Amino acid sequence: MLVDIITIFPQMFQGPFAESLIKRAVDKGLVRINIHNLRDFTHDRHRTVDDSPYGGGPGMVMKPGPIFEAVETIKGEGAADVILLTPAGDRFTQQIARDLAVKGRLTFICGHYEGVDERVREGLITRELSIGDYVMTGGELAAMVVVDAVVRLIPGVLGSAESLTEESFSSGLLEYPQYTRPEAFRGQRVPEVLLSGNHEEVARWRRDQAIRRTFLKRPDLLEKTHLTEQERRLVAGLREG
Ligand code: JFE
Repeated sequence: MLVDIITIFPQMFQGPFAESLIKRAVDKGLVRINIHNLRDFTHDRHRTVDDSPYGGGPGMVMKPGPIFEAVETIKGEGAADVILLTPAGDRFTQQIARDLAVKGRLTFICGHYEGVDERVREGLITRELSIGDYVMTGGELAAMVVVDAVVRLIPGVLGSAESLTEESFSSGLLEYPQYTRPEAFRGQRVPEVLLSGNHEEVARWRRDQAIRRTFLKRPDLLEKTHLTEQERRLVAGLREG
């Protein structure tokens, strides 16, 4: 996969993308991430990327010229989905991450100030994404979140154990409680069933815990989850308290 990111703060990406799983994916050649400084696509002495809004009002708006030039220059190497990060976008979900993970090429535009000129939306953008209902100062952190969630789904990026965890997320339930050594920590013991060696009982306990947790924290997820008849009775019991 080829990822292009257009930003006025290219240095922001050095930290997260130079560490951890993303770096491993880049080093393995599974993804290439090119960070482009939007100011390199300006032609004036001050490298201007913003201007005041027509019609008046507070703040500044990203000019269309540099963004169009950046996308058109990058495009030389082939077509891509062009994604704008904005609080007004579709809510980014694991399903959208899966959809994006099969694309050969993604271009992200990171806005700033009060947003981008509407003609960028109309002429360049194929998809608008929001990572949640809160307002950040710009699109960079949102782009990092989306790239991180997408890159880990590219075949070969995750180890086989981690890939299984991804499949368990598709079950539509929250994770069951996890424990590791020691068996007793500050007076709190690991649940006996996990020490039993009975794999069937362990699996049943985990599924039960995942359902309870999901019921308590994210009951909305249970609506879309496939449950057995017995599991449905468990949920009905939880509802009655
Ligand atoms: C930009 C800004 C004024 C936004 C109401 C570009 N999920 C998510 N939260 N915040 C963003 C995305 C985001 C993305 C790009 C951005 C915020 N801002 C700030 C300023 C009004 C805004 O929208 C500028």
